Amino acid sequence: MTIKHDWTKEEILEIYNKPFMELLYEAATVHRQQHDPNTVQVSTLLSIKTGGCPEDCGYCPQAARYHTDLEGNDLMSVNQVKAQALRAKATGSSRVCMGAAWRNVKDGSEFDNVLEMVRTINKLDMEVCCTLGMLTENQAQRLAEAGLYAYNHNLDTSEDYYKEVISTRGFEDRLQTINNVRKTNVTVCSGGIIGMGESEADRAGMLVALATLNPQPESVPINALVPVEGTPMAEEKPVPIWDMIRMVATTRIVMPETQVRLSAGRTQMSREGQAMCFFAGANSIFAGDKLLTTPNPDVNEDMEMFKMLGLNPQKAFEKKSQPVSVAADKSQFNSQDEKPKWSRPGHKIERNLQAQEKAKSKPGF
Ligand code: SAM
Ligand code: DTB
Ligand code: SF4
Repeated sequence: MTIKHDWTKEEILEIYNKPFMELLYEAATVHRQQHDPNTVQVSTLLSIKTGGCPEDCGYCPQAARYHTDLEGNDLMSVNQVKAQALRAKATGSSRVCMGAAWRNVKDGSEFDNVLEMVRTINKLDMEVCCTLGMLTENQAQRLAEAGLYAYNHNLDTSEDYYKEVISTRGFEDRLQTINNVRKTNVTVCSGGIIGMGESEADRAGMLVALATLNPQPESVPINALVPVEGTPMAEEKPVPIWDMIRMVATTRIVMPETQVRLSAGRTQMSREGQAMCFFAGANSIFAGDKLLTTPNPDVNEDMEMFKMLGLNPQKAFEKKSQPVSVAADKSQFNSQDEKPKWSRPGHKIERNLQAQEKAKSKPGF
């Protein structure tokens, strides 16, 4: 399909603010054309180096300057990582994302160990992702050679709001790291957080920055802020579930082929709320009772939710080995063309849509 890369903030805001049912319907339609709506990837986060970070990201419990209850840890060993990855695989995860509380990657023995962790997880036939802070092009290349599948580096928010959240590195630095990753065959994972006091225009601004990248990121995590005591954002109000659904739906519409990840903040969401996020196009969750440092639903509860919704965990590398058009819900299509059945001439829904269009063109509609 042709991907639109010239999105404007106004266009995205208009989508975000559509009547709720229309937004959901549109997002679900795009989702079905590009993805299997009954498959959701289960990923596991591993905090391989926790706390003591020199940065000042206002949301983050791992920043050394904030006084949180967090217990820090030095870099884990390769064996510890392997054991945890095997456990994650056994509970249905097809992707492991290793996070380090670093400002940037430094060449040396710790980076060599991370490269060995990447090789080890790769051999387990799982997608391996890292989020280690800023990267040079050479470091991105070394990660690629070790078999890294994805690199996560979030824009977090709009360029305008960014300075209210972080002062120790700029929005441009983030784009530079994403660009360095893009020069390799590692896929790009970049998204952000809602609920940090930003406006809807900032949410749209963040999506503009992501959707106008060419190519668009293969993966976009949408996090709801997990407010942590001791951080400057401890008192932020919980994100209404409606905002999360709208954000997921808008992300799906503007980045149709991307894996949209319903990320942090799920402990505050009902199953019904999460189901609407899946309907609106989210096709990944992080499983396990801890994200990097904050709580997350228990994996058994998530599997119960999957069972109730008839969702299947996605296999590793499924997106890579299958063209997106093949992953579409076959029951929506006939064998001759790729259009959903309902959009073919004469179908009841198509007739209704045409009638609506006609009515709209009449004065006074
Ligand atoms: N240090 C690296 C970096 O900043 O890129 C990697 C780890 S960092 C914790 C990864 C991402 O987690 C951040 O970019 C942010 O989007 C998300 N995050 C951190 N704390 C969060 C919180 N309290 N609530 C929601 N998301 C959070
Ligand atoms: C992302 O966007 N969210 C994940 C993953 N990428 C690395 C991290 C969420 C962290 C939430 C706060 C914590 O647990 O420390
Ligand atoms: Fe450090 Fe990353 Fe947390 Fe920012 S988000 S303080 S860079 S660990």
